[in-house]
Amino acid sequence: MEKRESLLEAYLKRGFSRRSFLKGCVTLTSLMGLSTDMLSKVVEAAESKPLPVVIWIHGHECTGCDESFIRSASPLASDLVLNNIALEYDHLLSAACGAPFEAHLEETINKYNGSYILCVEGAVATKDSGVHCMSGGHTFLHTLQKAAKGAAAIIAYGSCAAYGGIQAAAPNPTGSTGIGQFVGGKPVVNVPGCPPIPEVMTGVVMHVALFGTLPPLDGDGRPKQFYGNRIHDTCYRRPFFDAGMFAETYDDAGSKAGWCLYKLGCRGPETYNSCGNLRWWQGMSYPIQSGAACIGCSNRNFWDEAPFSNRLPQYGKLGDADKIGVGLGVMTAAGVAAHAVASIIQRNSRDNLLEEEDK
Ligand code: FSX
Ligand code: SF4
Ligand code: F3S
Repeated sequence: MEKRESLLEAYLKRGFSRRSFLKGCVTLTSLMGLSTDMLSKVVEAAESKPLPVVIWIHGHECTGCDESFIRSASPLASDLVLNNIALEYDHLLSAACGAPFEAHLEETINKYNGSYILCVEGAVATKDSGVHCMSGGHTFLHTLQKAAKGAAAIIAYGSCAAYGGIQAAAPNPTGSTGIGQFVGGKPVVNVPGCPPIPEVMTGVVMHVALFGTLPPLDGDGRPKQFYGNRIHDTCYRRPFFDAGMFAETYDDAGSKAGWCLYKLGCRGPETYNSCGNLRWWQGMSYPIQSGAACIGCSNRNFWDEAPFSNRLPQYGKLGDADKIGVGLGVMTAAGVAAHAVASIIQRNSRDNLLEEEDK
């Protein structure tokens, strides 16, 4: 096998200085959720490890995951794809197509057998032997199984690849499901979200590439550093939740004033993701910041089990809010009592404010 260049060599070859390389390593260290103590280890690995060969395949999806990915700002998606990894095959980002492109996939699988990272977007359509999702003359099911066999690690990018997502929503006419059971027992890192945050994917890819291990995962195969908190825990509207100040419709005064979206169906209290911390477009915004309730898009079966479009949480009484908090283990009994009193006071002021607005 030919010698492949390291990240440092790739930087130098493209005319960047060692200083830029070190800056890149600092960014990668923070992206991987590692403390600065690990910087020297990251630099060491980036100097010596060959760039990881990546095969990136797409199944049953809307392509929103890639739309999100190509907007990665730090590092730029173009930097990741062109400088940080050796992306050999990607259904969407490659300029090549047709028979030679498919032959290149075959060649890459054979040449780098056992050492490449397989990134997968989209669910697997299983009904009727998988014919509902075809690419390059094969079912996606076939391509996935084949590519998974020689992969060192597999990353399921997006809720569809991880859990089936929207493609698996009832009545699921294509028999779509997540990729986990079709990869021959290989370890899978789940990076759910519909779409996921691009920088999370970059962090996971680079962790596998530089350390040759998977990042620490939770019980659902998700990287802990990115899925350890609920949206609710980092939400800038949280003080309004705690104060019992809720928007009732998307155009009332509370909504305009940035109050909590819980009564509009926000799934932030039950959804684990980093949207509130990382956001999109260089930290510019995320659904809640743009005025939309979180629909829990990174949760398993979010479409069927939490249909945001037709089942808003019952929030008629103040007690319900507290029950939710208790159920999620975020409030102590004393806290609930204090919260209830504070909420009633705040709620009255909110109602007064809304009345004022309506006059
Ligand atoms: Fe699914 Fe992704 Fe949602 Fe779309 O690849 S997670 S439908 S944003 O495109 O798969
Ligand atoms: Fe934010 Fe939603 Fe929690 Fe309200 S319920 S604080 S909008 S995450
Ligand atoms: Fe999805 Fe909720 Fe984040 S809808 S993008 S998990 S804020």
